[in-house]
Amino acid sequence: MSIAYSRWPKNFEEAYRKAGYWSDEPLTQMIEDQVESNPNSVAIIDGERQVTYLELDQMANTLAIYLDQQGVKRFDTALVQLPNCLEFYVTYFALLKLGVAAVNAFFHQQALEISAYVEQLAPSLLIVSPEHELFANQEFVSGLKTASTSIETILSLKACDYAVSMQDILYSADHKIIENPSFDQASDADEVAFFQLSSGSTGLSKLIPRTHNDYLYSVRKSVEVCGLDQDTRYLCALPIQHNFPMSSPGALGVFYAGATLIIAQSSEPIHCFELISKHQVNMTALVPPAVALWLDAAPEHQAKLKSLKLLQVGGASFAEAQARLVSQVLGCQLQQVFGMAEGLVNYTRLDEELNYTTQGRPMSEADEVRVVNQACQEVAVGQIGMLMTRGPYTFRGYFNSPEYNQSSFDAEGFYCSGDLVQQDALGNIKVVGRVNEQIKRGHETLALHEVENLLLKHEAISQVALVAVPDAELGEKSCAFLVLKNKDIKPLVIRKHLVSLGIGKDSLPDAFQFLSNMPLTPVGKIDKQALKTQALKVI
Ligand code: J2J
Repeated sequence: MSIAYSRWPKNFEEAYRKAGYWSDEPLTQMIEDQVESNPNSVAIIDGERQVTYLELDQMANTLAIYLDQQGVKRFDTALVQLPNCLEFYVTYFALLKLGVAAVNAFFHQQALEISAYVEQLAPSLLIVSPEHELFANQEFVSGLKTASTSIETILSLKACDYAVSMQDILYSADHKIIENPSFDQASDADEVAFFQLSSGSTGLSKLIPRTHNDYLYSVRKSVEVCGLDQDTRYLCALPIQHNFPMSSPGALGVFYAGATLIIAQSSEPIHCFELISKHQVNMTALVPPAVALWLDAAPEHQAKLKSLKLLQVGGASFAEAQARLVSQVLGCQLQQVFGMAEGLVNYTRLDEELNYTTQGRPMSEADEVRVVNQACQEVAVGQIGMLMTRGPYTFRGYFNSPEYNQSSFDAEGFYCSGDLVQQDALGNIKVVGRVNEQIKRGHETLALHEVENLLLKHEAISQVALVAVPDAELGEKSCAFLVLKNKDIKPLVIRKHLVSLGIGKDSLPDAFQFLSNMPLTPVGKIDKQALKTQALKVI
């Protein structure tokens, strides 16, 4: 039995095929194409290790054969939790070859999330790393196995005492390399290829079924829009499983273009600067909090950044003041990316001013975007409203979540992302906040991002996040969390700065908190939920 998911209505499927958006090829096709035309080009560099396209394909085959022999089969599901490493993509393609749909948990995720994924997906296969504290010994695994009887096979990235090590399988002489083995399990392109994770600002992530057809289209189109070619040398500095560094155009875009992926352990600036210089990286992608750290660290390391041509920034709002610093401080072009694991991806198209002031426009002419008010009516061009979208690579429902899906989609299948946006007549989108992230203080409704933007105009401030907390008198109050550069400044100075930029007294933050680091989500976005909890204690 195949994995059930909310399909596109038949007439949409037909239209997407007819227009050529859906090519009915599996995601593994991109590797096979490179093996055919480009076998000895370097596909991945990870530390001292590098593999060509041919080697990557052979490693994926070796792993797939091993799993096949263990009885892992088409339509099984898997939970994979690996750090940034070469084996992540070996596993990714091995499972695709077998038709096994995996959820790729972030390496920073802990027992709560891992147990929830196992419960929702009932995986038969676990692929984990003993370097993660949960999997350092057998205890947690035993608990999972008791809670979920589905688990049959466990592989670990490195040697450990409760599972077979993937490295033994991949590098031992016992496992012969077989070229092009044919698994009768090979997937159909409209089946679930794997599950992405929602970034949901409240509660646990939901599972997003992504099919070969829809995901491959999003990668292909991203490669076209971003202009990747064989000379692209892309640094994966974000968590490897996140949708942005995987598909926008990310690692899969790199493979599709026959280019080279360089894997960083994290987005820590000095580590990444070394890799950029050593491997002549010309493209990378970051979330805004990481950009702030790069901007602080770059002036002393200019020489290492010479090869970098393009920095993509997305995942959370990127203040205009910082956007303007990118080319000046890092010496490369900026591209803003507004995407979501559920589908829709927007890119700025290298127009200077739009690069700083918008988050781009939909990458495909087939993306349908509506900006609507509370009553679900479209607002006038340029007005703020909620983003609704559907299209050939935007999903039609979370896995096994009928009730949640009811409230996330309208009757016509448009997905409501919860983002508040403005769209101009040419389709360019500006993200101004999230539906549940506005502050209603007395009679004022505050656009959080605007205040954040103004705060960032102060030279001493490196990072900022404004959050709302309930208040008996005013409805809500706001607390500004700030990370300073190296200078010390007092709240009074910051208030004066905001007033000088034209903010009304009623809109000033009610409290200021200074932090040395922002709390971050697994992908490195500012964790506003954690800040709200903290704000409740000070207001
Ligand atoms: C403001 N908010 C943004 C942006 C995402 C490419 C890039 C990012 C993601 C991603 C992705 C934003 N400005 N430029 O999957 O393929 C916020 C929005 C959005 C949510 C999605 C990709 N870019 N956001 O971040 O699923 O609120 O995907 O709905 O993790 O991040 O988060 P996620």
